[in-house]
Amino acid sequence: MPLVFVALGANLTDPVTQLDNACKAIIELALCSSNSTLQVSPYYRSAPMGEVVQPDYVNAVVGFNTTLEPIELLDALQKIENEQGRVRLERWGPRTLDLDILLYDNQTIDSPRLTIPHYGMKQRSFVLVPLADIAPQLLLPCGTRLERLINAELTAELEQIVR
Ligand code: ROI
Repeated sequence: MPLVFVALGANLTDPVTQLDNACKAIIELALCSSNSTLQVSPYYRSAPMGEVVQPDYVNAVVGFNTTLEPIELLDALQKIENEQGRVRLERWGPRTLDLDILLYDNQTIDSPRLTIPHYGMKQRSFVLVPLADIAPQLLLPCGTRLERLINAELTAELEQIVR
């Protein structure tokens, strides 16, 4: 069964609860495709990337097996975003919940709705660090070992949330 990794981010309306609820919803999604388990990284607080002035984010990454095709998975994740009250006021602006497919097995997908691997993942500490927490040995579709992208500078950009 395909193994997927999804990035979670939120910076409005109690972000930690948004991530908790998203994990619960994803467990249902993951469970409906047999009894696979959800791996959840630690949650991290991170300064907003981009020019828009907005609250800090809470970010995490989850990994799970799914029988859903990539587009079906995208639809299911967008449904969760919408059910958790997502409103996107501006591009690169704040959001109640963002769920991005990072990786879908070793596939590379470039379609109008979906780009996998996620286009910005290799530049984002708030994606790379939690991904490495749950999948330290990961080999990216481009052939790069994830661990080679992680360094002390990246890790220092994040503050792990003690829960
Ligand atoms: N910045 C951080 N720190 N975390 C995010 O999840 C995030 N998401 C975004 C933009 C606006 C790029 N900045 C972010 O979409």
